Amino acid sequence: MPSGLRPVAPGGPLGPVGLRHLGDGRRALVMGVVNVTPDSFSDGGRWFEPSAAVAHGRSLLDEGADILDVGGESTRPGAARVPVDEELRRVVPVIEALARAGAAVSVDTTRALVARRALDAGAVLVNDVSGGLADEEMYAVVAEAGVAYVTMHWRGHADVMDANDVYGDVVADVRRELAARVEAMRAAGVRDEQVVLDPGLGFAKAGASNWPLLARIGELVGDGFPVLVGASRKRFLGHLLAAPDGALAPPLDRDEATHAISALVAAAGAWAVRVHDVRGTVHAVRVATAWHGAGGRICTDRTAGRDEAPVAGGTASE
Ligand code: PMM
Repeated sequence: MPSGLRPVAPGGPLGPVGLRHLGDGRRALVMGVVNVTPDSFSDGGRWFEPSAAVAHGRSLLDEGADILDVGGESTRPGAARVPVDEELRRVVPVIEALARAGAAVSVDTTRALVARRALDAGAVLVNDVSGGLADEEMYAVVAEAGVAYVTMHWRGHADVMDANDVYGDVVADVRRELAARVEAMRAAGVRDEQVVLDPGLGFAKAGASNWPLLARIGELVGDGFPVLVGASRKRFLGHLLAAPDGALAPPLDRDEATHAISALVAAAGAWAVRVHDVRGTVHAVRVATAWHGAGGRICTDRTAGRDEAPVAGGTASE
């Protein structure tokens, strides 16, 4: 990985500490999203009541989710921050109930205090979209707890992130910035085997920047840490599937495209995919496992021998 960082005791394909018992060790894990928010772009408020969120989590487990990711703050582009008390009020009871039901629960938060309380309530993984940049106490909490920690590539909160979609080589830049996070985590006492890396699709990546990160996900996987990919229902898929008049495909119409991405990144060695539609994703990653098991590799240049490369969904402009 950039700047000579290689994991000393990596989670590798088996995954990070504390979660290696999940799955069969051969397929990518499926992390089901439980947003306890009134305003997420993808499922806008459907599971805002705690009882509805818990019931939704249980149904995702029935559909085959390996991990449930519970979040109380929307990261939709432009969203305002939620006060910490409100975030706690939303997530803690839901985490408690789902952990009690036997689920491996992850908390989606950028706040150290929320992470701490979520771990006390039974969460086994901290999913921090800011990679520790939003709260300087986060690494201390994670180091002390010794749990798995998703470090996502991030360049600022939802109100500013679209303005930060400026890259040279987006894959090299993201890998370098994640390597800096790894270095900072090590300095704070977080062990390599706790770390999961995430390229942060949609975060400071409004449109075209997402595709190289997917196409070259193998480079991030090759850095030696387990990789989580969160493409589900994101805006760049709305662009890809836009109507002829340019209207974005609505979030609920982006699941099949999400399944395709899940299959591709699973075949490329991702440790887990974070999705809203668990049922179809479980099928997609099973396809990837079978295909990979039969010797399939993602390396074909489908444009070889053609005069012109096909245009991928007309997304280059955003
Ligand atoms: N995306 C969202 C929220 N949390 N966590 C990780 N690790 N990776 C992501 O890509 C990610 C995330 C935004 O999607 P949502 O509003 O549908 O939950």
